[in-house]
Amino acid sequence: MNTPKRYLITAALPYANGLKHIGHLAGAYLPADIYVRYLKAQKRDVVFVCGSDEHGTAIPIQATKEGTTAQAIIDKYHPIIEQNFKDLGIQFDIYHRTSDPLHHETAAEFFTNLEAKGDLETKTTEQYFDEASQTFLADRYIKGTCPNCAHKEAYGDQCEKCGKSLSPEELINPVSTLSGNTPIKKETTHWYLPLNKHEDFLREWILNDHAKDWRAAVVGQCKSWIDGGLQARAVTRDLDWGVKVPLASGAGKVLYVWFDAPIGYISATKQWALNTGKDWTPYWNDKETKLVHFIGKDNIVFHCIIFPIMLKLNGNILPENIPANEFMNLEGDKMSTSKGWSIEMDDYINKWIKKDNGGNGLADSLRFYLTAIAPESKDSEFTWKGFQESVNGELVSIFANFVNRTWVLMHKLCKGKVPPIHTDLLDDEDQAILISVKESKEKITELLELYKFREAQFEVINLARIGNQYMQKKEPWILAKQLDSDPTAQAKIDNCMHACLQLCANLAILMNPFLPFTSKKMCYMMKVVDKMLEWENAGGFNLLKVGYSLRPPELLFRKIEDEEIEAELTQLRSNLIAKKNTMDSNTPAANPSEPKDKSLKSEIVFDDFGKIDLRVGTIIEAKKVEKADKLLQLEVDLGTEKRTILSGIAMHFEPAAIIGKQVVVVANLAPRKMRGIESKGMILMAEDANGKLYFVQPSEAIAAGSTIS
Ligand code: B3M
Ligand code: ZN
Repeated sequence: MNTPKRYLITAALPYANGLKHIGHLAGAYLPADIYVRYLKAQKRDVVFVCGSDEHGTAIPIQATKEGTTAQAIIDKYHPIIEQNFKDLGIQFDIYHRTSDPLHHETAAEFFTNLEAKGDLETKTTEQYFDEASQTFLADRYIKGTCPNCAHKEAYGDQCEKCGKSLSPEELINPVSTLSGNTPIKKETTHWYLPLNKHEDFLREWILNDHAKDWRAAVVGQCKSWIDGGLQARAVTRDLDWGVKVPLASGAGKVLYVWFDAPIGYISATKQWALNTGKDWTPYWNDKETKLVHFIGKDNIVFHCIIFPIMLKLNGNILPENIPANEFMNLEGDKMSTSKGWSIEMDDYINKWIKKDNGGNGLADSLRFYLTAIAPESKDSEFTWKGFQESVNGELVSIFANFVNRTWVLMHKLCKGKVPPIHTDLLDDEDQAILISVKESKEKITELLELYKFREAQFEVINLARIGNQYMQKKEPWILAKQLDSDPTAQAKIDNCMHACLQLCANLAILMNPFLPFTSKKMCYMMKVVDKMLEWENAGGFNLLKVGYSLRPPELLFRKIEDEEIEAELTQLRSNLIAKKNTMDSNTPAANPSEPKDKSLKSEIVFDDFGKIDLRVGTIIEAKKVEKADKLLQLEVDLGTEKRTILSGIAMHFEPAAIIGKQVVVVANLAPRKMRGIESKGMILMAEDANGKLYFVQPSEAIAAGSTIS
C-alpha cells in the first residue's frame, strides 16, 4: 500500500445543544484521536478537524427549553465541549463552529455552485404548517407516531426509538411541538438533491470499490439504502436559524442542517489553514489526500451517501474510509442524556480527573477502558464495574506494574542509571524479548492502519505482560542476593534491567496513541523529549543510552476503589429519577409549580389500622430480578421465618449495599406473584420530594420479628 501524501481526518461535529457523553467520545472522537496520534507519530502530513454543529432545529428547541436564545445556547456549550475534549486528550488541529461567518460563506458558496450547475432541483409541495405560530414545521418541530414501531414521540426527521429516518408526512397523528396543535398543510418551495441520479455512482464506489475495506456494517447499511431506492432529499428548510439560502428566491429559508454541517469540515480546514499559514485546497481537492470520517452509526447515511454525492458534484475528493462505530450502552440501557442515563464527559472530568488534581492517569484510564470495549463491530456496554476491572486488572496490575517494578529495581540495583549490556551473558530469553517488541510493533501498526483500535491496544498490554513474565523469570531481586557468591550476578541483573528499560521505552511509543498523558509522563521519567515517541523508534533496543541516569518512578495509574464504583452507580440511579421527575413536571398536563399530589388519603378508623401486621425484618439476601429493571428479590428474616419479598427498589439500591439492613415489613399482606416469583409481604419505604427512597427503620437495631404498633 502506498503511503498517502497527506491525510485529512474528521470527527462528527457535535451539536452544541448540550453536554456530550462518553458514548459520543467512544464512537467518534477517541478512535479518530488514536488514529491521528499514530499518523503524526509516523510523521505523516495530517490535519484533524472538528467543531460544533450549531444549526438545525435541535438548537432553538433547546433554547426554548432553557428559556434563552439559540445564540446563547451555542455560546454556552461550544466552549465547554471544546474544553472537555482537551481534558480527555482529544487533540484536534482545529475545533471550529458552523456559526462562524467563514462557514456560512463556505456553505453558501457550495450551495450556489451546485445550484448554478443544475445539480439541484426545486419542488413545490404541501408541508405541515402551524397556524398558531405561523411557521412551517421542519424536523424536530413536529412529532407523531412512528409508522415503523408505533413510538408515540417520533420526530419529523427521525424516530429515536427505532432509529428510522422519517419525513414529517410519514408521521401518524402529527402535532406541532410549538403549539401542540394539529398542523395544516401549506405550499412551499424547496431545493432538492436528487440522490436517485447518483445511484450508479454509489453502487460502483461503495458496493464495488469499497465492499472489502469498509466495515461490514457500514457497507450493509449503505446497501440497504441503495437497494431501497434513493429519493431526492430537500436541502433547504423554512426556518430562520441556519445558513441563509443565498438566492433571492430563497428568502426566509436556510440550508438543511445536514447539508451545511459536513461542509463544516471544509470550513474548519480553511480556518486551520488561515491560522497556520497553510494552503487548505489540496486537502480537499488533491486525489493524493486520504480523507477519513470518524462517526457513529447513526450518521452513516449522511457521510456515506449524501455528503459524497455533494463532494463529487462540487469537484472534491471522496472519503477513503468511514469507520463508523456501533453504539456503546450504559449498564444495560441505551445511553441518553435526555433520559438521564448517561455519563457526560464534563461530569467524568470534574468528578475523577479534577478531583485527583488532574493526575493519576484518570483521563487515560477512561480512554483505555473505552478503547478496550470499543463498539467497532457490535454494540458494547460500559459498566462501572467493567471500568474498575479494566483499570485495576490491566492498567494497574500489568502495564503500570511492569513500568514501576522496572524503575524501582533499576534505582535499587543499577544506581538509577541505564546499565550496560554484557553480550557474553545474553541468553535466549533476552533475544526473545527483542523479537517480541519487533513483532508487537508490526502487529500494532497493521491493526491501527485497519482501524482496529481495540485489538491494537490489547497488543500493547500484551507486550507489557510479556515484560512482566520476562522479569519474573529473570528474578533480578534473587540475583541481588547472590552478588557475593556469583561473580556474574551483577552482569545478569544489568542485562535484565537494560532489557526491561528498553521495553518500557518501546511501550511508551506504542501506547502513545491510546494513552498520551501516560506516555508523556514516561518520557519525563526517562528524561527524554517527546520526539522519542516517533513511531520509527519503536522496535529499537537502544532508545535509552547506557549510563544515562533516569528520574524516580511516577505513579502512572491509581486503583479504582469499590466505594467509588458504588457512588457512581447510586449517582446514575438518582440522575435517572431526577430527570424523570423534571420530565414529568414538564408535561403540559401537570402544572409544574404544583407539587405531586400529597394530599391525605381518606380517614380510617383504628380497626382498619389494626388489621395491618407490621414487623421488623432484616434483609439477609438481595439480588436483581432478571428482565425486571425495577425489582429486587429480597430474603428477609422475620425472626420466626424467612420470607421472599419482591420490592421495586432496584433503581435506587445496589443489592450488596442493603444486606443486613433492618426494614419494616407488612407481614400479613396477601402473597402476590411477579415474574414467576411469589412475594410474601411488602417493605415500607419513605420517598422525598425528589423521588429518592429511604428505608423506614427502628432507631436502633432490634431483634428480627419485633412487632410494630
Ligand atoms: N451533529 C449529528 C450528531 O451529532 C451531527 C453530526 C454532524 S457531522 C457533519 O449525531
Ligand atoms: Zn420508530
